[in-house]
Amino acid sequence: MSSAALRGTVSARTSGGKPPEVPRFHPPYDWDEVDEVTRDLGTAVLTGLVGAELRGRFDREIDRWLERHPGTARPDSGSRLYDTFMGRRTARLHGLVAKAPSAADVIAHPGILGWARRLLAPVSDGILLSAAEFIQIGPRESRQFTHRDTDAWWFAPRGRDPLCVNAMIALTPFDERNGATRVAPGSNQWGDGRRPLDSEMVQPALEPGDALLFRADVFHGGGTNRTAGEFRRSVLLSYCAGWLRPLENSYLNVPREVAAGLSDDLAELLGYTLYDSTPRGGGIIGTYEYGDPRRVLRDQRPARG
Ligand SMILES: O=C(O)CCC(=O)C(=O)O
Ligand SMILES: [Fe+2]
Repeated sequence: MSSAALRGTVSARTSGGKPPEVPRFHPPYDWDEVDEVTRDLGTAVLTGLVGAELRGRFDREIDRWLERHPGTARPDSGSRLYDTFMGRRTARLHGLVAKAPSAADVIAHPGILGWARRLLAPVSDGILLSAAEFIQIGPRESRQFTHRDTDAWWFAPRGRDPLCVNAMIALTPFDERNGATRVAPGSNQWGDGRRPLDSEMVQPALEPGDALLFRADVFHGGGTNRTAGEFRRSVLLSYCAGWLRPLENSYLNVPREVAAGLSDDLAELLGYTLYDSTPRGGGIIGTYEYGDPRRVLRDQRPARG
């Protein structure tokens, strides 16, 4: 851990057992330090990461989609437990690039993507979008069950390097009244069986455009929205090792003709790529008819705007 983060950790521990603060980085970011802190402490805030123009475009496109599809952004998994986890007063959307064209620019944001690639590089030389999720926590929503996203891959080992990393981007202010994300810094390093006490969770305040970066094996969860009328709006980006099965099924959530109109980078993130370990003497996964799945997109006409 960097000396700055370590100092923060040590001083917080010696002043009454409080959890370490989540370090905040301001532009221009010191990426070496961001990488080290997010790998070791598991989390950091980057202020001013996503600009107002992109946020505005994305917000407008999502608003339009929600207006045209009333009542659809609610959990409907068939599992009561999972639907409660998703939140009954929370609007959620997957398949974002098919719903809001500017989601492509959010998902492929060079700062976020570069960070994800570097953090995942020790375990994988290719990465996938695990999920891109619009999450709007509505008034009077209760707090989400505290969890590790990596528990979806129940049998996967946890180690020094993450298998999946998240960037929670605020589209409205986040604070402890309206459901800001709660995180347990350092919990990526905890042994199995240890769960965070309330006193070990922190809830960093965010301004629109700020991002809370956290490893998917850090304990976290959406906070309680105690307000009567405030919506906490966000987009949560999640990237995983190229050989891991993503949370979101982008092959189904993003129609093929839309995928065909995306940049190569984005199509690869959505899974139109091979994961090739043959240079190491390994094998290949992700084949389409024994070949590169990008072939399937070449035959598609690009989607019209
Ligand atoms: O909305 C949030 O703050 C966190 C959401 C989350 O962790 C999840 O849905 O897995
Ligand atoms: Fe989560």
